[in-house]
Amino acid sequence: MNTLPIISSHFIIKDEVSQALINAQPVVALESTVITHGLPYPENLQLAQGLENDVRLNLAVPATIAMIKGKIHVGLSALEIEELATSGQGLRKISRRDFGIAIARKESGGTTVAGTLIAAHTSKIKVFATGGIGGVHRDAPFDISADLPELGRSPLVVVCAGAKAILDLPATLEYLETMGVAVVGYQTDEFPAFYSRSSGLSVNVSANTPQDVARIALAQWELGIQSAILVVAPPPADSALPHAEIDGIIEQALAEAKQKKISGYALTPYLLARISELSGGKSLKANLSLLHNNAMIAAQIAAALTTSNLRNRSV
Ligand code: PSU
Ligand code: MN
Repeated sequence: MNTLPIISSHFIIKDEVSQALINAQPVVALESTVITHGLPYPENLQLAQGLENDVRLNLAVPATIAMIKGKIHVGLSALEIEELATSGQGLRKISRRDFGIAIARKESGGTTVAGTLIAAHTSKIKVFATGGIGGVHRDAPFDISADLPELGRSPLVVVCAGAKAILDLPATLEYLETMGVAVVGYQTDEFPAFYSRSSGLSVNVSANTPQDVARIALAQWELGIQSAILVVAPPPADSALPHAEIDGIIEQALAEAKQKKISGYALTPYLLARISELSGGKSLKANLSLLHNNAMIAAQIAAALTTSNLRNRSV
């Protein structure tokens, strides 16, 4: 059996994932903060298993990334996923700043978009699916997600449903532009607002097929440009929530967070949980549905990126 060169003693790459990478087969990275902090149990467990299944059904290998007892795992066993899903929010939420700490202390935790990008890039994975990226938060206190600068230095295709309307979306798009991140609307010309299909904000370009996205990514990588291609897919219509329905709820959750002085890394998980409560679970349904949609699109893009599928490409 071939093996990948050992990246570092801090990584454990699941055999199935390293074999797929060696054989240039499609691989999709999946984040784990959505499991540890983003969704309640048992939805988080069903979701994590379901996303892996979506990726497999679309003929790619899933690599859920997480920190377990001080090791960066790329690809998890069923038992490891279950442990993360049942350990609750006591675990660390791992972004760029947290790797050294978690490794030295032998901690476990969910990797954010930023954390997952670092591990996926180091492992040479090219495609990553998530729900929504972090962004520039509204108002004071000053808060910009570490996801944004990380997208600026990670040459991966990242599939998401935009960024949540809990954030300042115009400012988030400006920050992505500063970081050199191309925003590609997947079968849309609008930047989706996570729960809602539209935001009134435009994307840089719209792509209609996985091949179209793959051509853009390959051209960018051939130039050695190190920033991500952010593919934004609207949430599926049957569970998406119109702006008018979710805006008031978001305002209320934001006001409560301010009143309770919740800020920093705790803010995003607090807002997600509160919005789910206030919407009577409708936001949770939309969240789950868009996560599945993104995983499937990501697998199709990963397949389109493999050389055999692009042998006849015209970049
Ligand atoms: N957006 C979601 N669900 C999530 C997150 C974002 O719709 O669970 C998580 C992601 O892991 C993202 C992180 O990377 O929150 C951003 O946290 P912060 O805003 O603290 O950077
Ligand atoms: Mn933050």
